[in-house]
Amino acid sequence: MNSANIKAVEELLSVPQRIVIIPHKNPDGDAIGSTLALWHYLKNRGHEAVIVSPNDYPKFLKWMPGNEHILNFETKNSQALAAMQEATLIFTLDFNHFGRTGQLEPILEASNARFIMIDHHQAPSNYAEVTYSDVEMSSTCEMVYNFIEFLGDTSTITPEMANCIYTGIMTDTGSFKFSSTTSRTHQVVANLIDKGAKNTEIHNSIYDTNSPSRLHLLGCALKNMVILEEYRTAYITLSQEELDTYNYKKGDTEGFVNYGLTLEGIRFAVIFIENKEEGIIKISFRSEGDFSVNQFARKHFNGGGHDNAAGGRSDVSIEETAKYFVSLLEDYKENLNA
Ligand SMILES: [Mn+2]
Repeated sequence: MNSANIKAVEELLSVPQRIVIIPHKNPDGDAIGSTLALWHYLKNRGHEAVIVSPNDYPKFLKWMPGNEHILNFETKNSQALAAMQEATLIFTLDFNHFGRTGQLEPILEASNARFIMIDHHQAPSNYAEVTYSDVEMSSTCEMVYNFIEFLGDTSTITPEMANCIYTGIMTDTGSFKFSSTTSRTHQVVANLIDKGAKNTEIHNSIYDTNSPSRLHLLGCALKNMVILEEYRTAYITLSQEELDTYNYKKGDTEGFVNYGLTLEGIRFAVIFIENKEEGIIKISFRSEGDFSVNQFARKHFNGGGHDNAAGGRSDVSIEETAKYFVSLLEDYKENLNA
């Protein structure tokens, strides 16, 4: 944030506000970690604050301190709606256009509240009075740490906040291995451990909570993997029938896409997941190196995200989607083999 932004935030927070904090739809570890950490911080500063999540999220994120106070818009609708309508200040975290909040979009559009955005995705839209946007950042959680530091308040970071911030940095960096992980990221993480983040427990809570059915679903996904060596690409398909066979629960396919990248020489990994209820194929893209999956997803699959991690969707069948995907690769052959 520049000094004008910091001053604007200080002014906004110098009087008691009714604050709502919003993560994106289908929130991940970074979205839940950052909203909870900010929620603790703002409450401790004497503001009224609530978190409204557009929908539910995986169980492995629900141990985080303060989680029980998050209002799921789908199940606590009237309470969440009232909070949003009465809000004087709205923080939007880990996304940068209202469309990422699903059914909250019209409510945000109509709101008279003032907005602060904290986010690390590309191409932010222009709805906030303070836009703290930085695509170089590992995670929104690292930015929340910076936000608190800009306000001179790192001494007020509690163990609860430290655990939440650590979680989002860990999940968004693939446990500190993605190229977005900087020495600064490690410095922040070191400070968080000093402030009470239980790094080993966090790792276990997030990654060592498999159910047998999830591991069987992973087995199915890996069996389905198609490897296209000439394009240095690997892709996985999972049909609704397969998901049903293995008793799929929200979050079960999290991380499956990354297995493609663990193959030697593979740079581009994709997973296509059928969702019969929404009538779409949900797609996740991952890459290593310079190949921008953000651009690829934007151009061909109604999506976007980061250079090395992006999402998209398709409205045709899973077979047709995969076929179309493969047909695109010839044009990127040079790029993928660079
Ligand atoms: Mn993020």
